[in-house]
Amino acid sequence: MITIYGFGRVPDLVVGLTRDLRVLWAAEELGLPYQVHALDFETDLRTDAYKEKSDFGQVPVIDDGGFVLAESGAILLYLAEKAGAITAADVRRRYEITRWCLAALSTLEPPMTVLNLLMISRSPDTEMKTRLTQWVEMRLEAIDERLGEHAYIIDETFTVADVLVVTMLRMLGGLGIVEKFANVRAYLARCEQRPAWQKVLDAYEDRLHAKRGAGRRTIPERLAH
Ligand SMILES: N[C@@H](CCC(=O)N[C@@H](CS)C(=O)NCC(=O)O)C(=O)O
Repeated sequence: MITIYGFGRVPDLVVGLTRDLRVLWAAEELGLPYQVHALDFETDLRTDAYKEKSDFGQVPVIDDGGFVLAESGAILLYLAEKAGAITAADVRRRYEITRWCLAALSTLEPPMTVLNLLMISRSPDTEMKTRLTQWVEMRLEAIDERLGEHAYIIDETFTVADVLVVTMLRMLGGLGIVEKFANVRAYLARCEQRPAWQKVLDAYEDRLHAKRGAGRRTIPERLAH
């Protein structure tokens, strides 16, 4: 049984946007049994015991029979390989998936995360928001083209790379950025409708004692409260 260290409490603004959801969703899609060790964002990440598991004191972390692994990208690749969805024998596929995980984490995530932070913190820095929006849109244009040809980011099969791309797109929901790209919009809806995602998000909302739907709010809906 894999233990997933995820959140049991986070600030209301980020409910449904935390990175433990990546691991929970991947484990669910891959059919791997897991249990959740729920942590409080405010108090549990800075303890010595938790620092033993995560050098940076961050979520997510997994413990698979004593093998402790941090970093959502590494965890997703590990889980996919463990479940047999990535095989060493199929080297090209293995690196296609790795490539899109790295692209999501290194090319998409930085501008998207900073833009999300500027938005949810109601930053007055409009110049930075405009520049980041342009940067993100350049990337989304390229992804939109791909998604015009394929149902998922690599081909017609959902992979852990989609888990990363989708959880990043969700950070910008309702800002009118993702919404500009018809194929990306349809892809996001298609992935969010997957039963594994719905199951994980429901359980997450329950664990965090959040209202049903709290994790599904757009950024403007979060800010309206
Ligand atoms: N690169 C890490 C980032 C993890 C991360 O930023 N986690 C956030 C929660 S979504 C966290 O633990 N924040 C608390 C902190 O950074 O101190 C990953 O992808 O796993």
